[in-house]
Amino acid sequence: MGNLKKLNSILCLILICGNFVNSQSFYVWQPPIKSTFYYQTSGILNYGVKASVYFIDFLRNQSAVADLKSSGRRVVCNFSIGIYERNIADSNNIPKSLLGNPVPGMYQANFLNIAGYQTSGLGSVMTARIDLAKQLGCDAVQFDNYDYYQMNQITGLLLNYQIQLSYFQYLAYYAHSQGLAVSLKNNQSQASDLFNSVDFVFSDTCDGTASSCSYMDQYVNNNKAAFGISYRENYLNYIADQDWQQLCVQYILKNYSWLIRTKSQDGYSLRCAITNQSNQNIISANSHILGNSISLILFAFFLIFTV
Ligand SMILES: *[C@@H]1O[C@H](CO)[C@@H](O)[C@H](O)[C@H]1NC(C)=O
Ligand SMILES: *[C@@H]1O[C@H](CO)[C@@H](O)[C@H](O)[C@H]1NC(C)=O
Ligand SMILES: *[C@@H]1O[C@H](CO)[C@@H](O)[C@H](O)[C@H]1NC(C)=O
Ligand SMILES: *[C@@H]1O[C@H](CO)[C@@H](O)[C@H](O)[C@H]1NC(C)=O
Ligand SMILES: CC(=O)N[C@H]1CO[C@H](CO)[C@@H](O)[C@@H]1O
Repeated sequence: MGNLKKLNSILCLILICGNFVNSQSFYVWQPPIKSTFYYQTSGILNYGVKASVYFIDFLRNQSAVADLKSSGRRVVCNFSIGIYERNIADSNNIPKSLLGNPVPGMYQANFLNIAGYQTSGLGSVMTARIDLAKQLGCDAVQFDNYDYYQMNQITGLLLNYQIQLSYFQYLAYYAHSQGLAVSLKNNQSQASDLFNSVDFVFSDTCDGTASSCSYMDQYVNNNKAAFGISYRENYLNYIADQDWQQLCVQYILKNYSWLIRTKSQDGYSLRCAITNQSNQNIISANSHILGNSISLILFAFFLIFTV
């Protein structure tokens, strides 16, 4: 496998390819560290953001995958593996006997009993979602809404660390076998055990300072990209605040790809980017979106209006 990896790296240098032989020996796409990305959780998807990687809710907008691919983007197809959502087309395939308590704050959603996924039918619903992701042209899958093993009183289920780990590993292996990369969303407590099962990481919960996301360093140091979002309640006040600049600098120095965004207005984002000739593409790519950038000595931060 070492030789295959070497050959692949050489081919990559020649062809500027994006695919690698990953930790599980499958040939999948791997986003380069510091890739630009975009992520939207509600409303009509904004196609206009100059970002090389899009994370999308692919089951709710399947046509978006081909559209994004046709404009040269890589697409990470995100979906839930640990909750039942009534408004998803295939949710009738999930046996009702697997439903736990309603998910607080979510409409018509219940926690799912992931224990016994191989015999309960749940595993095959999720592998079918992975098959669909492959068929639509997704480059990677991102499993969401599953990290509940420490919340049995809320879920009404009897889950534990090992059940959750094994479920994730099973689906990650399946996705890899289908040529799809796998993203680890949040779930810091299993990030180390899942290192060989995933190709990059994403977080919207390790907020505050870059050091609170330090579990990502193991990934970045091994050329597995780290993506993240920090939320700030009051965006406009926040711009005036020097804190966001310091935060961006920290993420940049760690080679994380980072956005700062308001919680209340999904889509208003600020991308942490370096003003440097090697990053000109990021600068010109973003400037058309708002054309309002603040240059610092070393860094510039760009506002992207995305609503
Ligand atoms: C779904 O994707 C289409 C293009 O494929 C896009 O025009 C539309 O805005 C998207 N819908 C939503 C709700 O994001
Ligand atoms: C991922 O999927 C979950 C469940 O559908 C959703 O709540 C979340 O907003 C999605 N994230 C993205 C980036 O689409
Ligand atoms: C960030 O990436 C550059 C190469 O692009 C590397 O030289 C540097 O050591 C990395 N920094 C960290 C903290 O990993
Ligand atoms: C710009 O990038 C180059 C190579 O990545 C680096 O050597 C240089 O120090 C950077 N300059 C500034 C001003 O950040
Ligand atoms: C241990 C840990 O950090 N768990 C986080 C995993 O991700 C969920 C969201 O999906 C967070 O709520 C947890 O805090």
